[in-house]
Amino acid sequence: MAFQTATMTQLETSVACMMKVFDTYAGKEGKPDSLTKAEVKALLENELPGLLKNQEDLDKLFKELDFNGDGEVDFNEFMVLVASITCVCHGRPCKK
Ligand SMILES: [Ca+2]
Repeated sequence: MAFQTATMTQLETSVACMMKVFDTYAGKEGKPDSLTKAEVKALLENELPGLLKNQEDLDKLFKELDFNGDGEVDFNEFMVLVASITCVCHGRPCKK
């Protein structure tokens, strides 16, 4: 799906931003289509400051995000994080 930047709606812009943020960080090291732990850390520290308080938080979150247990966070796994945060911010937490 491609967006026409000149006529993008708010939601389209948001979706494009999420893809761009993921790609920017995923491309830093290792595979370009998934986030290593270092990339997750950099992404969260820069894009969601305040979410992580310490290394323990990162370890816990990374473990929770890595559903398929391959040691990396792919786009689907990243979207679960974004969706969860969005739900919490909107006051409608996801049921586990
Ligand atoms: Ca994974």
